[in-house]
Amino acid sequence: MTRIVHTGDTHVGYRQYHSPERRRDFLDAFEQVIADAVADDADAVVHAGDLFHDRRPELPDLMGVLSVLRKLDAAGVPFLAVVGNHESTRGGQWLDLFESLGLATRLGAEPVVVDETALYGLDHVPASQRDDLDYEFDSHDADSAALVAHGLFTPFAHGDWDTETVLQESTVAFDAVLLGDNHTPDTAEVDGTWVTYCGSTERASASERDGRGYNIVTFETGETADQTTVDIRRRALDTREFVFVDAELGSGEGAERVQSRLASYDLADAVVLVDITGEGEPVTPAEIESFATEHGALVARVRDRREIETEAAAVSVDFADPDRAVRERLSEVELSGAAREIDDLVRDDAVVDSNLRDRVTERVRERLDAGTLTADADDTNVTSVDETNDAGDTNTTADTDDADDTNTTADADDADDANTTDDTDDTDDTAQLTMEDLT
Ligand SMILES: [Mn+2]
Repeated sequence: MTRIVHTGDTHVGYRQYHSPERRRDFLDAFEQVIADAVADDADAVVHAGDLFHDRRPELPDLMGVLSVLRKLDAAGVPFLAVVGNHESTRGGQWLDLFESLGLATRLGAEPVVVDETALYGLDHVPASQRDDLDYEFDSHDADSAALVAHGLFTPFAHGDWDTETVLQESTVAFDAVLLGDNHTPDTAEVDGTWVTYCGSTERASASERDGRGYNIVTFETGETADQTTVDIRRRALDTREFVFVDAELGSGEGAERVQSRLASYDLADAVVLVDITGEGEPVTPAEIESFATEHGALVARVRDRREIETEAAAVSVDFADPDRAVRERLSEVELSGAAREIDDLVRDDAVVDSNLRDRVTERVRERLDAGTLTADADDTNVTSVDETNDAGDTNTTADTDDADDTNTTADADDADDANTTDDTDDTDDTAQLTMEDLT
């Protein structure tokens, strides 16, 4: 029998809501999973990608992960992983660094046998490059086999990577496919193979309401190898408290009503997310947010859905052709030539998401050199980079956090929630570049 802890979408380094505490939470969740694996003496920890939120984790994130991996290593439990879309870099991968330190194994086309099970890996591959995949895996002589992969696979929500095709074209017969990318845990059977998402270990977006956890997957061999039984169980994690308040206001109701709703919850150290719907008086989000933090909340965010609904009604969007809708809306927005150029880059499918930041930096630098960006224009253009980056994320359908945003293009708040860290970073980078180049 092989018993594996299947985790993923840890997103270490995510400074959600600009909160250093939240950043620490993501590492804490990883630490919990690993502590459980050590306590249970699991045969291996399998990580299905997105260990880091960003392809440029900072030193505290790297040091934190190293220290956790060392504990696992000291307990003699192997850490086997693939690369997710959030952390993927051109050049080498962070995972290769951990492997070179003897703290991890990067799964791929060659089997890594743990007890009675052969494990293989498939890193995240952008949709445009998937036709080139041959799904050739070296053979094994273990009793069972599992594929670990990162992407949005069918038959689950947002699935754009066909699991049946993967299973049919693979040169190895898999008993299970252990997935990462979709933050919602779920399990399905495809052509007699168990396919499962372990879910994220901390809430990376407001849409992740259910409790977080990870999978424990056991492979039990019967009389013959084709009688392998796969058992998938979930284990819950003790994560940061999130308080979701849906405040539906009746006519004449306003901030006071929202505050009295809030007062009925224990807000201590919690992330408080308030959705206002219905009718009633205008409400200032900042006022509600301070009310919540004064009552002990770690952070609070208010979304007034009533405004969003009004905006959505005012903008006529043809959802049958979202690209056209975006083009039309863009033509109504006053963007400078530079911003428009950056927007083109963001929407260009030929530019891989992971290269986007560099390409935009390159383009801005060219413009600075050519003198077509002035110091005065900087603020405007920095904002534009910011905005177009959000738009870029909207296009990133391979990303579950952002898939949420795709549904609500008129919703600026959503984009904000999922991308706060990225946005700040981008603004910083661009501002820095501008200053350096001008002085
Ligand atoms: Mn993820």
